[in-house]
Amino acid sequence: MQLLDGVLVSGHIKEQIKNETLEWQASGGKKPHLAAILVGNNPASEAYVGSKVKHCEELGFDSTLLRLSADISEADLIAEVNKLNNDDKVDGILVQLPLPAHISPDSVINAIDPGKDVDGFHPISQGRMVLGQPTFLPATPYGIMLMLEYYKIDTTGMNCVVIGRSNIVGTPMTLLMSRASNPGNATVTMCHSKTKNLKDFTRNADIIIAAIGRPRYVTADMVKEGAIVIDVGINRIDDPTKKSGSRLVGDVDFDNVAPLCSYITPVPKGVGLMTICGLMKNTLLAAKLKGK
Ligand code: L34
Repeated sequence: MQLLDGVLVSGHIKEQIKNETLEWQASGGKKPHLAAILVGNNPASEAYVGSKVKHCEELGFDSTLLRLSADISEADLIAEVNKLNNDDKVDGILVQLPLPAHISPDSVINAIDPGKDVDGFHPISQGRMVLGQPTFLPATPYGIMLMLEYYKIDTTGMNCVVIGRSNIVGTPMTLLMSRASNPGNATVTMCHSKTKNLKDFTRNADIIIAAIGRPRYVTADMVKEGAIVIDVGINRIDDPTKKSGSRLVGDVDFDNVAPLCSYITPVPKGVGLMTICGLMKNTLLAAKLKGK
């Protein structure tokens, strides 16, 4: 079993981004600038956005963090997005999800200038992705593709099972793994909460991508010997042995599944770190596309 190490791969990719950013600046380009909007104070969102801002510093990007109250109206939030759309200094905009229940994430995402949509969530970005045109790929699927590429895992002809059908992970992942590229070229089955006999699918999978959002849902009896397992889940569970009283686990029962696998991603220090790399690559791309 080999661990797909998010610390190692993200470190390597961050070095590449840093160098590319320096080259871009040396040729007269300006520093990439990411603007993040955080609504409310969900602790997980705080941590993820904090990490994104820190990565901007580390990579030599500018960043703006806009903190807004959880009771902001949808119209006021969209007005903030519009200000960033019209701000020439800003290259990339992200609105951290989830949003409070009274705000429609679709309406807010639709308001982002597609040229600044570094999350790749806007209908224009998603449409281009479906058609295989150059675009901003959603950060988590992008990060997973970068990880498979780093380890030179040839997925051609593999049976790939994606569990989850969200717009931000399951659906784009299914598309990317099936398209004519490597990684890619897989025969992909998209499973979800209404799938009957999930195990019949996962047991035949050469690669399983788990994006369910339930702690340790994928158990050893669901996994074929030698499979590759990519765990997208980040779930906090109670753990009285920890000082904080909790710890993170993925959607995969790592301890029991890992011994069966050829490759597996850990949680934490797996896909989460790659998500941030995907976002940073998109931000640099947005800056370059805007021109000097
Ligand atoms: N708009 N909303 C928008 N864009 C995104 O790309 C996200 N996502 C998801 C939630 N909402 C979003 C993220 O940023 C999940 N996510 C994310 C980002 C980073 C990490 C995990 C999820 C991450 O850094 N994980 C680390 C540390 C985890 C910890 O200690 O809390 C890891 O090692 O997995």
